[in-house]
Amino acid sequence: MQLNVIGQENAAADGSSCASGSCGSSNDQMSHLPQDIQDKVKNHPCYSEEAHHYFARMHVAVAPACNIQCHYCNRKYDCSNESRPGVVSEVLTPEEAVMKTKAVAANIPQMTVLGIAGPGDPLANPQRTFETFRMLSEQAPDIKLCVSTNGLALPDAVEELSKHNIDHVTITINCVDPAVGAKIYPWIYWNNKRIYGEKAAKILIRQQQKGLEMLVAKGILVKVNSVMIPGVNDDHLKEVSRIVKQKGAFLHNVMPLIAEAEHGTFYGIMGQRGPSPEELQDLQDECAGDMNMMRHCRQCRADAVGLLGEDRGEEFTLDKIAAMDIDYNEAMKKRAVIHAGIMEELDEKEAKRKRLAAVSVPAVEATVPAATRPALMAVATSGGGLINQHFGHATEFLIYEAAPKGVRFIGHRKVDQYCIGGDTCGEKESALDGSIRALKGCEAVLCSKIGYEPWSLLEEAGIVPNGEHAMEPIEEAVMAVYREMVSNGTLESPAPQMESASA
Ligand code: CLF
Ligand code: SF4
Repeated sequence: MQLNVIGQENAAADGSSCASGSCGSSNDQMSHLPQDIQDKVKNHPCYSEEAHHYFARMHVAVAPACNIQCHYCNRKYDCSNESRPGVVSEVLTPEEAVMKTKAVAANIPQMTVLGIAGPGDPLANPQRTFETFRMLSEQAPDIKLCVSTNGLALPDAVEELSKHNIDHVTITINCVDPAVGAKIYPWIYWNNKRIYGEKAAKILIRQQQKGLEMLVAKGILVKVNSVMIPGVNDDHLKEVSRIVKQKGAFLHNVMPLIAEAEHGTFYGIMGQRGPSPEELQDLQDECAGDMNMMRHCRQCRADAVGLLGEDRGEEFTLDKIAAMDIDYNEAMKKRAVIHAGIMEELDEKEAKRKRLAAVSVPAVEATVPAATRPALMAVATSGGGLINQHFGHATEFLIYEAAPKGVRFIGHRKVDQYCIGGDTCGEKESALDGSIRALKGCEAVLCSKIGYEPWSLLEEAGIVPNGEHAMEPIEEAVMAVYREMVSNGTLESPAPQMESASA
């Protein structure tokens, strides 16, 4: 396990928090990559953990059909490849999708990536998918194009994908063994026939692996998503990770199964549980030995808009877009200036990090004994890599682990926002309780501000609230709090247990 090292007091945050050898995109891990790969990754919020603090993505739901059945999916809902089940998407025509993309790009200049991820499988809807990509590459050439697929139709689509200048493809690969696959996929639709069981899984696996190899041969970056299903493929995913890495996948994203009876999925109805945050983290750590891991995935809806974890789709419904007056050429100029500003900031952070790295290890080890146990901390942020959100306004907290060797990002926990003002006081208590429950296992929560009531309740729950690092870079602040914990003796007691519920 490799950790980013944050320097001595007042050392700048490196921003490359995915330091566990996790996201293949932290700055440390990017610096050895060829320049063309770094260029493909540095402003993609999914391929770069650091970029996700600054750059946004959007999905257009142009692909309604699917050619396989996953036990975690109900077609009434968004594709679980890359979405959270539970809400039906508005399916768009390619023309509507292009209109929406340009409207979002003009209004959210930080949006750098357009993905097609459902609600079915994009490559099971090739005409709609490729027509959207074709129009966008002509009309909005400053937007990166990205696609996520189950892989069944991938080998036949690789040539077309490369024509549309698509640099990023995600394949959902849950197994490399047909016996495991038969427990996840009841059937596939193949050569105009429905095929069941292990025979179906064998074809799907063969197509996924072939598609992966073909994409890598074309120089297209491949991310592999895997859904962790306890008791079904959890142990097996280490083998999946090893094989896809060997074949040239850039990043592996192990996501927790989401299965609730009300989603109407096979797994939901039969009571198949998802992994606990601890189980997920352990598996990600085990896979990290073989593979760059993504840990900041938010399992986005097929029509998500905004920074990861944020959904601004409501601002861009078709009727609202129709009322917008957009000059895309002007928007592109504005976007270019904003992107250049962010990249400059990131380059400065990187340069500072490199300068500090040379001197920081002895400084850290001198102040934090190597045997000191790690501590988990929650962070409220609204982007930019800073502690810049009020505790009560957070809908999710980023979780960092601080240890003698540095700070690493390990995931996020969703919560219900409890402080929205107005008439919600009656619900306040339970939402606040929910937030505190979600933060179980954390020993501190860093935010820009926090009210008296949550402060007291957090303290009672053993989580130290901290508003002293408002507007500071996250990793630097986390390391500063960790040092305080070392000096006041907090870390001499055993670490609290993590939450056992699903993330
Ligand atoms: Fe979309 Fe997927 Fe492209 Fe990202 S999402 S198609 S690679 S632009 Fe990202 Fe969302 Fe996770 Fe997907 S956080 S679900 S990994
Ligand atoms: Fe559902 Fe996506 Fe699986 Fe198709 S590939 S069944 S849409 S989760």
